[in-house]
Amino acid sequence: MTDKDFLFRGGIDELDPAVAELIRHETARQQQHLILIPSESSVPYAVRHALSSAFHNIYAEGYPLENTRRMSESEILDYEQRLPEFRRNADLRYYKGTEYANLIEALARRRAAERFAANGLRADDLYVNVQPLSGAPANNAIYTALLDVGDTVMGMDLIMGGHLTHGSPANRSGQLFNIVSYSIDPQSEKLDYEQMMALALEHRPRMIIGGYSSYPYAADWGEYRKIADAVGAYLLADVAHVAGLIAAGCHPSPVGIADVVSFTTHKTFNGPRAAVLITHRKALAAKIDRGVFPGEQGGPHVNAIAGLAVAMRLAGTEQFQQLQQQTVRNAQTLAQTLAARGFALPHGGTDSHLLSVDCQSVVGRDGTKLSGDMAARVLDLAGIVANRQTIPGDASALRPSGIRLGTPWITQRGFKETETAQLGEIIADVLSACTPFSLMGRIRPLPRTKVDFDVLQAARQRVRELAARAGIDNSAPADGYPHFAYMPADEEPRAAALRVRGAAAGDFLQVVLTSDVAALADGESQPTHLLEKDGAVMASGSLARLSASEYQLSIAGRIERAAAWLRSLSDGFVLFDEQDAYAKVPGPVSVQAAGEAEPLAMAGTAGYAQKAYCIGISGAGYLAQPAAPLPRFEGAAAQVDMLQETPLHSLHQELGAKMAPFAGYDMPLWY
Ligand code: DSN
Repeated sequence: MTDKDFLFRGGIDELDPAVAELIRHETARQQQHLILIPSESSVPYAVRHALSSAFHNIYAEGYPLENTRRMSESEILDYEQRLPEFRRNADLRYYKGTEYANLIEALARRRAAERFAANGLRADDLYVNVQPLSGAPANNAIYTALLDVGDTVMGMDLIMGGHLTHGSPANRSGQLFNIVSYSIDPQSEKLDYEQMMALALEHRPRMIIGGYSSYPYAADWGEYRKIADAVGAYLLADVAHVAGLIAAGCHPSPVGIADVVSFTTHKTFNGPRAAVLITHRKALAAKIDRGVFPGEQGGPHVNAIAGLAVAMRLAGTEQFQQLQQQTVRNAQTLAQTLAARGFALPHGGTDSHLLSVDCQSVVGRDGTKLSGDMAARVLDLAGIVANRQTIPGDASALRPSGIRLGTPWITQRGFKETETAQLGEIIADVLSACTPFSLMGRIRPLPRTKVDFDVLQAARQRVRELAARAGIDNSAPADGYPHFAYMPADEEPRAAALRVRGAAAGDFLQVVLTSDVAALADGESQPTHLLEKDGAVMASGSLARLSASEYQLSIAGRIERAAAWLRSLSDGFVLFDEQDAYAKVPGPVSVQAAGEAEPLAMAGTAGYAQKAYCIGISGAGYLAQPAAPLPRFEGAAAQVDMLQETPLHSLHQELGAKMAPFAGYDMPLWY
């Protein structure tokens, strides 16, 4: 049959090398970077195996039989009993072919009930739904099940640490319901249950949502319950972030206290991208099931349910418990390290897997404070992955002043306090080496930053070393990561060629090199130098123009440093002029190694053009070069075609500038 069927046999390398390559790159990124996104984790291979299993192929709208909720795992897996039962009684599905889907879903529900039974309740007392596709659909399904449009709902303010689906105006929850947001105590920056009670008594919400995505402390579920009871509200506990901590007994459980508990399974829980709903209230169970299907979604992702069953089993192990305990210790270590380096920690610290860091203590010469966005972008360049985060005091979710750091992933990879403290020092070094500044935007100043090149490169190297020592999962090992090159700490001078490509390559090199790049025609070359920002020579050689968008630098010197410098200049974040953080190099360009090169003998002023600006021009190194004697001054008007053009020249013309010759350039006089 293999020559007649249409099953697309063959591996992904053969059938789709492009996607196979992307997967290899992403795998390598995850191995070589240190990921501190608190809502991410490295999902065990066994879970991923289940995710890509045959369960992926089927529809199973509906639910397993209700009686399986009270069955033990071995009863659920008793095929001799369950399959005849299925054939005789069928199930609550709209599709056939679901006999094993029933068992995997019943197994996942049962394991979830066993893992999360708490506060005096047993697995048999819980009603679990494992079908929500992720956290937002899970929460929306609860709203569908228990609320009417227009009801009042009280959730934590997004800016203070709440979640989009807890009533943000940008989310359906904020549009369908009358949202009352609770905040934190402005002094302690901790949850203020008295304020919450007062707010609840004033607004009498039908539902109160506890739980959050960037507040770093455990909730007091007893306090939440008291407030909900005082106004007869449902209590929803959204513990997506801390589900792993709860399952391991490191955080208090809301199960049996909140009316409904919702959580995703891919954060601290290390499971599939999916979600779980649990209630102990029989009267709510059927409503919640209907809220999920058909209220919110169609067919469940049975493969995700299979992955969830595996994750629920792993969560019952001693290894999982140790992981969660170490995750909290690592977060506390990170918090202590950063606090010791002078960074303010919103809310004061952490007792969970995450913390926020206020970036505003890093201040530029113009008074601009480091923004969360800039901090996250610079850290990413160093190989440390975090997300920008609003912190108390921020006015808008669009302009966060902090970053959020979480330790699930690094702890999975084996980080203990020692490695975590080293990582904290690297983060502090990188953020402290930033020079923030503001550009004028149309509405408000736009915060930007530059960072010291050597600090950034050293950080990349240190991250690489830490990541290389850390564990990786047992999926296909990543070979190479060509898009994230490192500069070795020591390198011997040598000669090599670098290819610089991109629409802005000529303008980029004109700013970056000492020679007059604009004078080159296709096929021509010229001597040139690449300078450090203080004017010292990094590498020297020749530049050939291959086309308007492709140049080859054949240089001798510190080649890896030169490549890293050029790439960093293209990225736009390194400080290349000590006096002027605003200075900008055109770009982006790509910089690739292009093989060997013959070193060019350089003498005297060779390679140094008389130009308005290049990196290092004001440094001692550049000025030490004897300038070629200037031609005798003749007072003739410049010919327009002799003039050089800056990278903004065409824009000035487009905008209708009156142009005039100045210092050898055609420059705008006025608009
Ligand atoms: N986006 C998740 C987080 O990062 O916290 C919450 O859904």
